[in-house]
Amino acid sequence: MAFLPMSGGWSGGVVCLPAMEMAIEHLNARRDILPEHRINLRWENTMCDPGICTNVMYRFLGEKPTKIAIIGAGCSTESEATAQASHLWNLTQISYGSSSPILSNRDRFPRFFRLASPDTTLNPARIALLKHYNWKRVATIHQALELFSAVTQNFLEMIRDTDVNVVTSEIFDNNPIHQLDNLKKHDARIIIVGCYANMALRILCQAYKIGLYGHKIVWIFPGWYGKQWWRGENEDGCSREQMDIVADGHLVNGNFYLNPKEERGLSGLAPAEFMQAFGKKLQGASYPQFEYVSGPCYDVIWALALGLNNTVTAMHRRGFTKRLDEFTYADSDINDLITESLYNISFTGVKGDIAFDKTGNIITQGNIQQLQGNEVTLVGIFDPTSGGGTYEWINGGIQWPGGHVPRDSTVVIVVK
Ligand code: ABU
Repeated sequence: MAFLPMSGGWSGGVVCLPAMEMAIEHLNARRDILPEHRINLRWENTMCDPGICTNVMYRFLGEKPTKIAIIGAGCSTESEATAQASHLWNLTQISYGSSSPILSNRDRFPRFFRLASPDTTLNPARIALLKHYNWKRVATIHQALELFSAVTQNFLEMIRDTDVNVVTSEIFDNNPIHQLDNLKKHDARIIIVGCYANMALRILCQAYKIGLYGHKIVWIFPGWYGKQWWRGENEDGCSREQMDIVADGHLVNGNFYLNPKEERGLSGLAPAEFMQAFGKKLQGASYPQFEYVSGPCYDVIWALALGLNNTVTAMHRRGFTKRLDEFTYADSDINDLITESLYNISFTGVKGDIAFDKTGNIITQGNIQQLQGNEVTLVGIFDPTSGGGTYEWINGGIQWPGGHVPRDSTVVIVVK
C-alpha cells in the first residue's frame, strides 16, 4: 500500500505516482527480481494529513488482498502517525520523502526505512555557511510540528558551543504574522526557516508586507520545496511579482535527489535516461515543482522489490513452506526477513547509492542552491568530512543581489 499526498503542505504524490508506476512496469518485466511475483500497488491521496493517512492505512488493512509492505508516506507527519502502528501488523514501511529526524527513533518506528535524509543532516551545512560568511547572529522561525521543532532544536544545540548567537527563535502554528514582526523588531538578517511550503508562502508574503526583504535579508529554506515553490498559490494576497521580489536571492539547503554522476544503476537507466523516460510516462502532464522527487519515488519501489526478492531467497534457504504472497499480518517471521533484507540491500538507483544504516536512513550528499533570476541554481556541494564541513562552490557560487555579502546585523560591536 502506498500513501501519496496529492494536496496539502507537500503534494509531491502527483509526481511520485507515475514514477512508482514506471518502476513497477520495469520491475514486472524483469526476470531476475521477483520472477515468480507481480507487484501491484494500492494507493490513496493522503493529503499530507496524519489523520487522513492513518484512516487510509486502517481501511487498506481491512481490505483484501493482504498488503506485503507500506510505501510512504511523503510527509513526516503522516509517516510518524502510521509507522508507529504499521509494525504491529508486521508491515515494513519505506518512505520516499519523509525527512523528520524523529523517524530515526527505532523504539517508536522499528520497521521504518526511508530514501530521504533527516533534515538535521542539513544543520552542519548551515553552520558551515555561517562560518564561511562570518555571520554571528542568526534567527530561526519554524512551524509548530515535531518535524521542524526537532530540526531547529538540533540546530540551536549545535551552535551553543560556537560564537554564533540566536537573535530570536520564532514558532508559529498556522499564521506567522506576529512572528514576522518579531523578526523585524530583532533586526534579524540571516533567517533559517523550517515549515511546509504552504507556510513558507505565508512567511514570504508577510515579509513583503512588512518590508522584511531585500539584499540585506538572507532567507534559508529546506531543500524539498521544489522548483518555483514561491510562485505557488498564496492565500495572503501577494502577487507573483511581489513574491518574486521577496524570494530573490533566497538560499535552499538540501540533498541531491538525482545522482549527480551519469551512471547506470540497477534499473539500467542513467539519471538523464530516467528523466527522459519519465517525461514520456507523464504524457504531456507537467509538475515542475515536484519533478525532483521522481528519482526517490522510482527508487523506493526498486529498494522494496530488492528487499522482497532477497526475502524469497532467504525463505527458500530457511525451509519456509509458505510463499511470500501467502503472507498474513500475523507472520512476524516473514516480516523479520523483509526487514533484515532491507538492512542488507545495496544498489545504485537513479538517486545515487542506496543502502540503509541501522536507523533505516540512507546517507546523501548535501548541497546549497540559490534563486538567481528566475532559476534556482546549484551553487555549492557540502563536504561534511573536511574541517567540520566545507563547501565546494560551483556555477559561480552564491551571487548576492546587493553585490556584496549581507551583514548579519547593523549593531556595531566596539571591542575595547
Ligand atoms: N517530502 C516532504 C518532506 C517533508 C516531510 O518530511 O514532511
